[in-house]
Amino acid sequence: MVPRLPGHGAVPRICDTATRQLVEARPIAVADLYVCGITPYDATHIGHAATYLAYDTLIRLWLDAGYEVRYVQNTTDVDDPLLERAAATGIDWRTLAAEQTELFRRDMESLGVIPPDHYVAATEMIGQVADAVRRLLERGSAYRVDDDIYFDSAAAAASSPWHLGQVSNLDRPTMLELVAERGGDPERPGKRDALDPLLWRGARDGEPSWETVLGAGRPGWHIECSVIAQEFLDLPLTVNGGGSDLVFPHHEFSAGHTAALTGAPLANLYSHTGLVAYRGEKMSKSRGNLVLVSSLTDSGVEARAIRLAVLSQRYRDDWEWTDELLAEAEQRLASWSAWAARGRSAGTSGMLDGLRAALIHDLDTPAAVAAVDARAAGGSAPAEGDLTAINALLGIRL
Ligand code: 5CA
Ligand code: ZN
Repeated sequence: MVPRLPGHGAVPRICDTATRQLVEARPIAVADLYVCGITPYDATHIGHAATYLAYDTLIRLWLDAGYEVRYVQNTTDVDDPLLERAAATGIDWRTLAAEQTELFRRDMESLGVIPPDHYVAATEMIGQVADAVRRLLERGSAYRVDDDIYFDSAAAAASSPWHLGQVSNLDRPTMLELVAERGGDPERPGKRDALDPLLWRGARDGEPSWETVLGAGRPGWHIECSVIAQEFLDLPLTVNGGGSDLVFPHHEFSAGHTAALTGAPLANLYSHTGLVAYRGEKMSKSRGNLVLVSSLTDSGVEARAIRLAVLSQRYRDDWEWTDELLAEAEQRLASWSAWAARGRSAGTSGMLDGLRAALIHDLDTPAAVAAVDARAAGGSAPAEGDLTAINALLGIRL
């Protein structure tokens, strides 16, 4: 439970990828948040944790500003990389996905991350996705290539409030480079535009598939998030979020699919977190340079120290996980704990205002952490309200 704080904080401002500006993440009535969830293998590395901790901070600020929050996360439990890993290790893909999903949720809980109201697996939404793709075909925003179905970017741009580049602001050569790296198939013969993404993959021997209105097959990637957001939240979302590796093609086309289906934008604000590196490169499953939350906690590292190490970084920066960073966070946690153990005076000091002021400015957790450092280094015992503010806004219980 997130403790309630006296009064209300202001609505946070965060950076919007589409307009490249700092804008108020102001809910219309309820805050509707969709954050792209994991593809369940190699969970949960520090990069995942950093992304979900950034949106955890945003949720805490919305709650503090007096808003109700509706939060949804998908689980990409059927997709090429997951199937490839399952095949390579000889584990059934369903077993791999179930085990890793479970581990991810345990890790999030240990880090004190507020869970989504709904975790929705791609495999739970096959019928809804097939129906959405059928509607895109009917509207002329999709076309078949053999057994597969692609999104027609040009047709969708002509008939909906979306155009290629609306979310990502990228030029075409960069887009072509990124789709090739990130699961697209620009070379596939028969496509109307090399950038058009797959909406539906017809059944292949040895791959999972489902019987649907489209025939047998399985969902593409971007349509999964578009459909889940539409089913579980009110659109436009207050914020659509994820790591910056998802700006293009994933969020560009999730927005495109949604606009083509509903005539409205997916989100009012597109937010992206920086990428965490390890040993000089982006921490990623494909490179295998992973630091897992569960390996750290199994070896006796306190989850609160991991949380503090992440919060001491700016969420939009790319940064590198190091042993020194963790050691520093452990020291910081020890110093905050010693401060808290000095006893409690009643009431508050200026801590709550200081934390609010730092965090509403593009989730400036390093400034918030520095504000606590300054108080912990001073001589006096904390006020009860200081510790409540740290617990509610930074998720660190002292
Ligand atoms: N299932 C898709 C999203 S629909 C996916 O990207 N899964 S993932 O497991 O690869 O990543 C889960 C989340 O963590 C995504 O929001 C992704 O952008 C983010 N992420 C992945 N690697 C890093 C990293 N090194 N640093 C920060 N965030 C990362
Ligand atoms: Zn997604």
